[in-house]
Amino acid sequence: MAVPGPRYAPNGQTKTFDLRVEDKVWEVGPSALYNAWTFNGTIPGPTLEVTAGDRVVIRLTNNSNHRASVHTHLAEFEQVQDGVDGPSIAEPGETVTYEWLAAYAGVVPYHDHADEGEGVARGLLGAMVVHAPDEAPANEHVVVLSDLATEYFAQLPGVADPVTGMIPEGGTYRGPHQYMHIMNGHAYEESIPPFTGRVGDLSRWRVVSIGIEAHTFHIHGHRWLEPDGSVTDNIQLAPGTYRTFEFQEDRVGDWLVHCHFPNHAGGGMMARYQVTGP
Ligand SMILES: [Cu+2]
Repeated sequence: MAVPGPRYAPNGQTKTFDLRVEDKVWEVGPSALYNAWTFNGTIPGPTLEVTAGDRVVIRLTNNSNHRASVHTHLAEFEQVQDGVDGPSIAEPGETVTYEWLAAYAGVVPYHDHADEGEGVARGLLGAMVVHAPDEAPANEHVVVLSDLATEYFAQLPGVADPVTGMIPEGGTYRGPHQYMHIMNGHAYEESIPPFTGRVGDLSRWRVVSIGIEAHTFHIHGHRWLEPDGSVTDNIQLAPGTYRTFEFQEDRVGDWLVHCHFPNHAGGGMMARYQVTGP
C-alpha cells in the first residue's frame, strides 16, 4: 500500500471552487446515453487542482431535485464538512460550503455521499489533484475509473427501447457489459479522449477509482516504480483508492491503456496513450 507523504501545514492560501449539481443526459459513447447526475455538467466533474497546504473551499449548489453532497479523501476537515449528514447535505435548491485542508499531496476522488450508491453510479464524482509545492514539472494525466449502472441508461446500442420497442440508430452493440466501465466519463478508444505525451517527458499519472468495481490500470509498453521499490506496469485500485506514479517517457507509440479485467476492458475501459518523438 502506498504510504502517504509528509503532512503539509496550512500555507495561508485559499482555493475556491463552485460545483453545481445538474442532472443531464450524458453521452458515454455513440448511441449510449445515460441519465446522469453531474457536477458542472460533466462526468467526471471538473478536476480540482490545488497545492498541498491550501485551504480548499467548495461551494456546492444543488440545481437538481434530489439531495447531494461532496465528500473527499485524505484532506482534513471537521465532521460537519463530511458530506454525509446534517448541514453538509445540499437539499434541492440549496448551496452548501465545504472547507478542507489539502494536507497531503497526490490525487484523491471527490464524490457525492448524500446517497453514495446512487450518486456515484449516476456520475457525481471527480478527482482532486493536490500538487506538492516542490514537485518536478511533468506532463500530467488524470484518470478517473468508474462504473455505470445498466438501469440508468436512457439508451444503449443494440438494445430495444422498452417503450417503443425500437433499436436506436448508430453505435455498435458490444456485448452485455457494454458502456458499463468508463474512463474519464467515456467508454472505448473512439470516445475516451486519448492521453498524449512526448519522448523526454516526465509522464505523471494520477489515477482514482470510484465506482462499484475494483479495477486495474495497465499501460502497455511502460513501467514504473511501486512504493515498495518493485517495478510494475499494472496497478490494482479498489473503489475509493487512488495512486500517483510517474516515469520518464522513452517509447514512441499509440499505446493501449486499459483495465485488465476482461469484462471491464470489453465494457469500455480501453483508451490510447499517444506518444510522439522528442
Ligand atoms: Cu476494471
